[in-house]
Amino acid sequence: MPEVLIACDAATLAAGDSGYGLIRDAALVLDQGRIAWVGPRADLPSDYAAMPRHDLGGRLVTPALIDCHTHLVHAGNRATEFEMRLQGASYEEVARAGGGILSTVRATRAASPEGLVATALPFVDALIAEGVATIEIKSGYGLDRDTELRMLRAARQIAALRPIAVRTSFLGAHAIPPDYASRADAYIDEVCIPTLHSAHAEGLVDAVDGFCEGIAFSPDQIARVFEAARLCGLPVKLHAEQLSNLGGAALAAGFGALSADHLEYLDAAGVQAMAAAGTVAVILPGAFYTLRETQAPPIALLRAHGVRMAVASDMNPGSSPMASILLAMNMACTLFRLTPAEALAGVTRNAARALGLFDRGVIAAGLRADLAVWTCQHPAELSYRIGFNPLHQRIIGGEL
Ligand code: DI6
Ligand code: FE
Repeated sequence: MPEVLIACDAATLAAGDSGYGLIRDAALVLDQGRIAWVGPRADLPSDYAAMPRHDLGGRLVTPALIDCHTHLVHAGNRATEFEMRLQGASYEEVARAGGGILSTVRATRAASPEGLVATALPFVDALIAEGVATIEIKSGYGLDRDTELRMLRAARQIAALRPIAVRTSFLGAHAIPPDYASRADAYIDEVCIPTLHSAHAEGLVDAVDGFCEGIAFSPDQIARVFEAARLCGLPVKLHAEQLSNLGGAALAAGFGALSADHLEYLDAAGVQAMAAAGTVAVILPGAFYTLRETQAPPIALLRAHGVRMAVASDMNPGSSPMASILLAMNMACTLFRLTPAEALAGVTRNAARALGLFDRGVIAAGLRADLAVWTCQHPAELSYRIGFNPLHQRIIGGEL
């Protein structure tokens, strides 16, 4: 039977709406895991008047949050590298010295399947506690066939162990493994693309990602991975313009990418290409903050060109050891001057698009009844406080 929720306000984040889409004194009708109706309580259709009611006690309802960019399946940690960077070493210097991503690769290759899941669950739980109901998880710390598959299976298993939806991205082109040092092209042909095919055959891949950077892969190499993705019928996304500008965002847009992520060094041509392709800009302030980056992504230009912006944690053991989507929202506002309304759209409506999902991220009739209920007066509070979690409850698939 449909159930009626009475909220103080509902931030619907309705499509095409640049603000919160706030409905004061709202009612929501949930039916069979979907939103059946939303609007002012006074307008509740009479058919629903006799349905069971659940009063949310003057609280705010938003779509459940979506963390659309994480590397939360991995082993080990890089606290020592954190110390090195505080002594003055740069992220690139640490990487070139065999640390960085490759140190996590060593730990991840040595981890058991159960170990990978067990290490990831506390990070997943931290996100769930902040109202997250959908997460993306990347591979990319295996860089060999078996470990990449193990990471993706661990990601799928998380969805079976926790009330959370998981979208996987194959990130075989994340770093050049030591056994292929100076042979990046051979790595792409001999390991990355064959592993993509194996993972896809096992149903483990929802999208294909890459790291286009001087310390990782060139645009030509990424293009080869993207061609393989296209032949598999898989959408692509890209870590682009994080540390320098190699034109990765425009390359990704040319492949109709769901998203281009990081983007600190994005230029006007890249912004235009993304706008034309409808590629979402995923803003990752946790990495900007952790690396003490000083060049911010061109937010005003993205906004001016109508490029949708998502915000994510980039939760990973090196450049963004941050398992908090609320902190990512706060940082996006304070460091990059997103408005709190943009930050909320960035972890709901636009995050869904960055994952190619159109059934969530907005409160509207027909969409999944994945909601977050907050002890807040106004949605700006979600971005405003630091280190405080006002979540009251999550509602997943209409389950209170
Ligand atoms: N950029 C990032 O921020 C993460 N991967 C990437 O390509 C960092 C991954 C790490 O440092 O372990
Ligand atoms: Fe990342």
